[in-house]
Amino acid sequence: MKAVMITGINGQDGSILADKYLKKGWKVVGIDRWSPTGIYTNLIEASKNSNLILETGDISQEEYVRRMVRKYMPDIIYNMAAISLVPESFKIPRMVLDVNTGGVLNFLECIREFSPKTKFYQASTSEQIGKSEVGNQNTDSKMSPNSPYAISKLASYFFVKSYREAFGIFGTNGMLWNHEGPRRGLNFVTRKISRAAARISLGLQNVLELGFLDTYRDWGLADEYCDAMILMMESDKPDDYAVNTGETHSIREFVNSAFNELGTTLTWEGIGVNEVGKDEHGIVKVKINPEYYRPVEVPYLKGDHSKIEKQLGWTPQTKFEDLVKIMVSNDLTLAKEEKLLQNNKEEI
Ligand code: F7E
Repeated sequence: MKAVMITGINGQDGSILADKYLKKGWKVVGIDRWSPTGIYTNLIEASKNSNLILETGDISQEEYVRRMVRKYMPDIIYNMAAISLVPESFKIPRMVLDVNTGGVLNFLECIREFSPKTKFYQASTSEQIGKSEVGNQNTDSKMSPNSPYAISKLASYFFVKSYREAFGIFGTNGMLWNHEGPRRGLNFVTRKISRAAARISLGLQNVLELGFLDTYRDWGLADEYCDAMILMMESDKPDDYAVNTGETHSIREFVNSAFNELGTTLTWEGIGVNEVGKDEHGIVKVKINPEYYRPVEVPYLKGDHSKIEKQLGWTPQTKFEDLVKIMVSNDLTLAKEEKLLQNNKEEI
């Protein structure tokens, strides 16, 4: 039986990959951090499959990684584990470097030393680009990482390239632009917006507080981006690929679309920290909280996926408006369940 190891398996992408490989009939070895609740929210379905093995550990620990690779000698390793919330990375830069870069090095060393047939996928990111005002960004674009997160990811990107060239290992960087969906963590901006819009529409929350609204992101659907990853690893040759939609939208557009989905048209008033988004009755539904401003921003992301399209036949299918619809509809279902629970509690 073929085996795939997925680090960060309970995350959005890790869990989607797990579902896809279990469906293919592979053994899936998942690594994730220790969870005090023991509940892996994104793996509830996958956990019913006996081909899923869960291991708890920290990929920044060299001995732990060696033990895992020796134990399973996987055909493919997808390294999805990372400290991935950009603003957090400014608070714990050393830990970010240990996990996001040290962890990658630990796996590459194992592959070089004793598991040379194992293919390695590194979750690389558009954040590596940093400040940019031009679109059509891809793996050849100028990289100016401006957060500890982006710096750690760019270092890993070059480690993978270097081990590929120096030692001939199968190491591929999937440089992905923002990709979202119902399993996205609650602190990332799209999910924070879709969830708040849904909860506000049911009276479970009054206001959505956000940071800077005028950065631009190239947002796609995570499920499709996981298909792109699998294509990269099924290919005969390792390489580096840019995965994106080629479209860009501001955070403000995402907010407007999410509220529109639920029948509310927002009107914006004021500037800077005093800006608010009001509904048709003049009630404030969105406001700015400077706590969510970042020390530096990545202002504009708009990618070019022509290489992966040409070489592996991958193209994005889901457009921005459909992505918003998918996320709002999922969060509306969850908010309705929450409301029902709340009503039941009140009745008791
Ligand atoms: O922020 C702005 C924020 O945290 C997007 C990660 O998966 O994609 C993600 O990185 C934008 C930024 O994603 C809030 O300032 C405004 O300009 O959803 P995000 P990100 O930083 O682009 C890349 C590809 C990765 O690799 C990363 O791991 O939205 N923004 N107000 C806000 N952002 C957040 N999180 N929360 C706010 O309240």
